[in-house]
Amino acid sequence: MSFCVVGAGFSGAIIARHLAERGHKVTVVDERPHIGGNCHTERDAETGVMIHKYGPHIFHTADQRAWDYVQQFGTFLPYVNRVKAISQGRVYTLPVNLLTINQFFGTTMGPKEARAFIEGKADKSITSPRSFEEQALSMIGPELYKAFFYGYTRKQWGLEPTELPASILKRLPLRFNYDDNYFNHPYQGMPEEGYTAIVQNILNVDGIDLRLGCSFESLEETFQHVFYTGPIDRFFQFKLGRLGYRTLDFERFVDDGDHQGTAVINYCDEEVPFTRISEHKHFAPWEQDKFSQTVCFREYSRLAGEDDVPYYPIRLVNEKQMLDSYIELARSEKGVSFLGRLGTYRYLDMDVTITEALAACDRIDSALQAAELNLP
Ligand code: UPG
Repeated sequence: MSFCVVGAGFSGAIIARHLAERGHKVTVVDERPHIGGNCHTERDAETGVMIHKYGPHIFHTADQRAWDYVQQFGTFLPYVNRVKAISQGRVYTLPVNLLTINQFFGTTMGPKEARAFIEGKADKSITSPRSFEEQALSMIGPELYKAFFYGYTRKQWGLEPTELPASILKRLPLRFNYDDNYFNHPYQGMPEEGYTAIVQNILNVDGIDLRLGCSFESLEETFQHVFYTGPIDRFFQFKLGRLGYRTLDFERFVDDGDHQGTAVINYCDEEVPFTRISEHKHFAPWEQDKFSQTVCFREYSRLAGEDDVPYYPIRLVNEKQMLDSYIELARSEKGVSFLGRLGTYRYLDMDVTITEALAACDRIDSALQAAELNLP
């Protein structure tokens, strides 16, 4: 059978490999000149440092299957994401942990004392927080919220935290110990040769015809089934309107040696126009001493225009309604499956993308066995 996979990020590559391994011909198209989607990594021409072209990606997961899967295609070396944050001229550690609390309030509390202290600050009248702000006030109280989240979130989303869903903040842990690992997941690491090499190895199987710099719209042939990982609204020529995204601008600069001493520093004050600076050699600690120079990126967030790279789905009420209508259209579209971050308009971490793509492969097997292409 002939299949088309639109998009050569993790979702597309996993589906394409799965089909090709079962003897099918698969055309993979991506309009960018590279594979890997927004996880794409490449060597910086000036410094030699491996850079994450579309911003930092740290692999972390609790899903054994996703972890086992990616490791078949390259070596992942140990990496723990430890984020620093600057607020009002001082440096702290994130996510909010015992060191953050003690440094911020000038105290030396232990875990139990700190928990009681923060509970005393939290707004108990908010029993089921709906907005980002309600979530923050009920979790950490007003001081930490203002210092670390209010300004940063306004810069990141261009909206008042009262207008944003609580789920955005629920991504982050709050700890009453000195654990400053940004993630709670048991598996965490960085690919030794970068993400693009992993995706390359996934795609490296007979039966895949990879076409880069090629848009789906420009294809003339027809396929028995299309797996579409591009933006869902684009598939339908935006006929119900455009779904909102935030995009990122990166301001690159080079320095000698070590610029900031760590991979990511968040700038939480609203007066600072960027959200964070990432210094990419620190994402690969095993090779960071090889480079005499260092390359950093200041990250600015803004509303995505028509030609911008879409990053964060906004998913406010009007976008959710539009999305529901697009999902209705997608369900009635025969011969096409919509997958991944853009195909489903959800902010997915890499591991969730992989978990979902592997689950889609299981459904593909069942559908192929039933010899009916009513694919998910
Ligand atoms: N937030 C703040 N201040 C901070 C950090 C986060 O207000 O200093 C808010 C902000 O609204 C953000 C939300 O909390 O959107 C969730 O935080 P986080 O999950 O860290 O934000 P993302 O920007 O979505 O995450 C980026 C990467 C993600 C990576 C994470 C840590 O997209 O893949 O794991 O940064 O490096």
